[in-house]
Amino acid sequence: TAVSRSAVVPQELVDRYACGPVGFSGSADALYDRHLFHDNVVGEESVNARLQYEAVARTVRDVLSQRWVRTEQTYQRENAKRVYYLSMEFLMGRALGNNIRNLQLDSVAGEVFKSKNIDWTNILEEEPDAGLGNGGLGRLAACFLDSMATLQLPAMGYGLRYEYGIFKQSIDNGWQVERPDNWLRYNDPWEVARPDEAIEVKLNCSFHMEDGRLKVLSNEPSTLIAIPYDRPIVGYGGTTVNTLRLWAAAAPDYFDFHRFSKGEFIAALADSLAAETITRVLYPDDSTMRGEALRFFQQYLLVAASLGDLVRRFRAANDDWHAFPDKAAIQLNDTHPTLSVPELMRILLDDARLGWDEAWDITQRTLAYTNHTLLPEALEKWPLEWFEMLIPRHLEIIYEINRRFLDSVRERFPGDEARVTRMSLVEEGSTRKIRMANLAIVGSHSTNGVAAIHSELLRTKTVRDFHDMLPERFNNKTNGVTQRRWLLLCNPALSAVITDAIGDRWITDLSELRKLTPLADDAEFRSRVRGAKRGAKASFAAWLRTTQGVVVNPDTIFDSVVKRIHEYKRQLLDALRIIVLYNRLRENPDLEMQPRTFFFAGKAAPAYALAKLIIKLVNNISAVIDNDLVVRGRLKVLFLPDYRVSLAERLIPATEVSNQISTAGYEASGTGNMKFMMNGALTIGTRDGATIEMAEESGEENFFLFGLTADQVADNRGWYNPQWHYENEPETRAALDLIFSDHFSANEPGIFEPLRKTLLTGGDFYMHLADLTSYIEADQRLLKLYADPDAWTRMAILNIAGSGKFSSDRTIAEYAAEIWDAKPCPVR
Ligand code: T68
Repeated sequence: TAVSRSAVVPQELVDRYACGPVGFSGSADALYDRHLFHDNVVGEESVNARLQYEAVARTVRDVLSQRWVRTEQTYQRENAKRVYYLSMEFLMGRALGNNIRNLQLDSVAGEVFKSKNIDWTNILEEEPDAGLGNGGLGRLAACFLDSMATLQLPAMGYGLRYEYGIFKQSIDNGWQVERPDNWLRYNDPWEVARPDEAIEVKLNCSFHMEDGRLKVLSNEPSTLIAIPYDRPIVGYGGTTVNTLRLWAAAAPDYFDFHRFSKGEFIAALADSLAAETITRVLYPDDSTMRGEALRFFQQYLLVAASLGDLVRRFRAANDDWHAFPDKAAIQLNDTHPTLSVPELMRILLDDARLGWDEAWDITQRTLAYTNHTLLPEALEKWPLEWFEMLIPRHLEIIYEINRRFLDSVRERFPGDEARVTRMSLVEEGSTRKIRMANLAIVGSHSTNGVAAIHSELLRTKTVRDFHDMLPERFNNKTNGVTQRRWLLLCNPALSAVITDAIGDRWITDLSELRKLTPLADDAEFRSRVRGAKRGAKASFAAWLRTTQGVVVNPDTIFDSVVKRIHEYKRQLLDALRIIVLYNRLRENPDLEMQPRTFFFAGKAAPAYALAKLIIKLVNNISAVIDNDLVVRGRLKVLFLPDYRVSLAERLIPATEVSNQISTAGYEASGTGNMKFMMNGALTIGTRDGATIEMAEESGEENFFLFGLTADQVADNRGWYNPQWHYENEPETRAALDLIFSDHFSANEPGIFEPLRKTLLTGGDFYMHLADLTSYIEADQRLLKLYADPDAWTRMAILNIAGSGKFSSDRTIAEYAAEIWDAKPCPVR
């Protein structure tokens, strides 16, 4: 079976480590040496930080491998109901520090580092971020894995092993430049390849690559091989070690032989190249659906391989197919893995030979779907033609699902053909398409949004027809983040202050943070919290100086907006705020204003020209302010290149002001907002996504909320006129005039002209100008509070105390109880 084979650790080591870290520091030394010198066959003189990192990581993996094996053995023995989290993205970041912490090996590791003279911080820097995701959706999946392992749930993540993760961003003359992220260039010490658990994936066509595009060659059926690579997911405490299984596409070997024998040597290789291309690269677009056939292939590969694997696991332990929903819960992370609906039906109909009704019942009871966006341009629709070419049997099944479903719609709403057209799984038009969200809702027992307001809008607007008909399927699961990475690991100083005050139970029960509430009035505690923040600011400043040669002053207010660059997230609104402040200082150099540093970070989708222009604007504002003798030292703007998990881990603890300023009704939830909150930043933001619930938890009086509500945004749509604000608000007008006068683009006249359309003549769809004035007002309130350090820190503590709800442990407990019916399965 899967498990016994992977255990290559000698019994002697197993015995030593299986019971925990106690008493093995001497042998950890030896293990480390063995990995360092023998794995890479090098001598003392060739040792460098990268090799040290690999050796440390492998040593840690030795320690966890037995627990990893034991975890799977336990699940098998108990025949536990499994949770499968299917996601095209897992934005894992670095593993070493996290694994050591969750295994509670800190002190052992510390001894080894000391005896081996290893510079710990240097070693950590050698690990590339596993950047297999775009943003919130991928990071949420990573936090969920951590929480599921910590809650001892028999859970597994399924994704793709992209050779290239999210691109690396650098800035050249203010513009975003993308470079490939070849994160697997060196051996990855965490992954375990399991080629003998490969899954065959059948396609109804053969294909090749042409100019980076996938081209279908013929309707001759072909086969792909999906090879699993497993990564350990260590739960806090280290007894449960779950698995993230990532699939790599390959060509089957026998194809090669066949063509070799015909002398088609090169052609045989070309085939395998085409096959491997499928999992070569992560699509770097987080919000618009671009109809790329390769992406469709990726989705099918993920679904076919993962279902093939989990059905095989089920069959190994169960004879009766009807038990399937009691043994497996499959969560679809957005519509990306929605082909699971027809694929599971196909397995149950064609392989298990069940009747339609039975198969349909099992499918629905097993699958559940999470929606992450209300943006219409992001809703997935795939050309029907591609189904016909690649997976015609699945299309046939979808047609039958649709036929039966539309019959039930007609029965429920007789004569309402408009409704039938809206709800159909098939969109008619010049190119007919399958609506993946409709398919996911119809084929599952649960559809959830990721924050209360988002779930409400989903029900009442986006898929209202479905809610009318199937209200019991809809529910909310407000997002959360893991406090192990986003507080304990990334902010040791604040963590220590908290633990000193209330003990360490918050590490696995974040609601414990409520106990900090009374301490907001304790001067001593406030000074400790302030000290932790000051320390985090100083270390971030030091890091910026040594790694990028950038100097920031830790005595200024650290104000951040970090997330993907998108019009709806309104980084432009933040830029306008800064220009208004800049204008005030230019007009009145004696104006009292606390010095501030504004951090921006985030990637723009490579094809999203306006998002790239926003990055350019921020960089140009930054340069102009740096060169302005009046303002320099009082305002500083910094665009931090290459935003990623490991950068967030440094910036978030150092931030005092968190900007969450999306147009109300557009940010499904947000999760960065929660990380800032638990690290003691105050939020200035709109009533959108989970920010609304955050303010509820701490009290609105401890938040700086501003701007139109989602209802007002919707109500104003018809008559909103940005021009009015331009004409009637002098500061708004001055800020825009400054941009369009080329003040920030003296050497590149006119480059910001497209913003005129975005903000003025094109109607300002995301209503920047409607909210600018109230943003500035909220900002002024915030500055006033900052001038009183005690009042500020008091509020920061009340925010930390109110952040307990936003642990992914709470979110996962809700999924487990209300969607999956999954129970912990502890590993002894
Ligand atoms: C985000 N969505 C939401 N999408 O924007 C955010 N999309 O509000 C929410 O907190 C988060 O999901 C978690 O629920 C995304 O991050 C993507 O990254 C994405 C990627 C590919 C295709 C579509």
